[in-house]
Amino acid sequence: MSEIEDPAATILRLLRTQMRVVLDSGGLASVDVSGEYQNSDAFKVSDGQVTVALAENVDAKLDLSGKIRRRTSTVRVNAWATETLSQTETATTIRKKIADEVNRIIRQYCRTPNQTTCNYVGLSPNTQGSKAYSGSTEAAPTASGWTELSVGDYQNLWYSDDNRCQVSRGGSGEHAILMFGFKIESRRSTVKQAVFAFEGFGSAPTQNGVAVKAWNDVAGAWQNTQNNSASESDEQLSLSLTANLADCIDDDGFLWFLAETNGASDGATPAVLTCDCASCVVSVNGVTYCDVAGSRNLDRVDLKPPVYRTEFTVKSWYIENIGE
Ligand SMILES: [Ca+2]
Ligand SMILES: [Ca+2]
Repeated sequence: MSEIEDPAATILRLLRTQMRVVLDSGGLASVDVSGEYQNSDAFKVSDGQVTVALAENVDAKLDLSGKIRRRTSTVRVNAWATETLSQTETATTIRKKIADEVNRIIRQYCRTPNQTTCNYVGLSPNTQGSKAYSGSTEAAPTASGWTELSVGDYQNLWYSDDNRCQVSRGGSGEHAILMFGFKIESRRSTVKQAVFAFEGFGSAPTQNGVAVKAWNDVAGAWQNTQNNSASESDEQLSLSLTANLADCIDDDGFLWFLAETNGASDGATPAVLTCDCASCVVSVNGVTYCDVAGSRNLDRVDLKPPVYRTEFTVKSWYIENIGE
């Protein structure tokens, strides 16, 4: 039986991956989202802070036998801001913007707090997180034959916007291949589903279309092949993993997928793979509903500088069927 993720960890990841606080200047504010208690160091390097902590769990049976149960967890989410020299807006404005954003995220993702979309938005070869490479043979992710994509090609993968990344291989028998590594932030034993999505197309003299595969790290093989025949315009191709999913997450927490041309180059005409966007939706075994139950301001204007804080009470739950 797989492990259930701590509700505070699920809510924390949701807030961290979705938080977009826009400053009056049009830029994005830096907001530190952590499980820690408020710390003054975070204020030195960011515009504001969000902390997430579990307050209480309540277990209730939903049927007379007690086999179907609902675990309701109360999570305290705090938005913090203080005046700093580098700020262009007042701390109360920043606090209000962060609090509005917490409300928006919890409402928008109330039915899917346990799902995280891993993609390439904002990433480049120098950043931590998900990675993308090109190659010409189905080598293991750790093999030396992969070349990391350029800054421009990472940007082409950011969005489904018809700006596309292209790989071409002209050697006889070579396929054009892209390899995608998504960094999973949850514990391996809590992950229950991963759905990879590739948007693009592929052509080759022998056969058109695209194939996608997932790396099984335990078996040491590319598996679960899905393919289509898209050769000239974008088509979405997806691959869903549930069974043995933990075997596909390597020791560094990466899930690896590849997309390749169905056919190979004949030495005269190249195999060409074109990709507009690639992403992976990861679901964990954890809370499947969340809602803001209330909030209050807990400002400390007696401190110098004052610390402005809004505390949210977030209710979340998980429904469990404990058997026959
Ligand atoms: Ca497109
Ligand atoms: Ca694109």
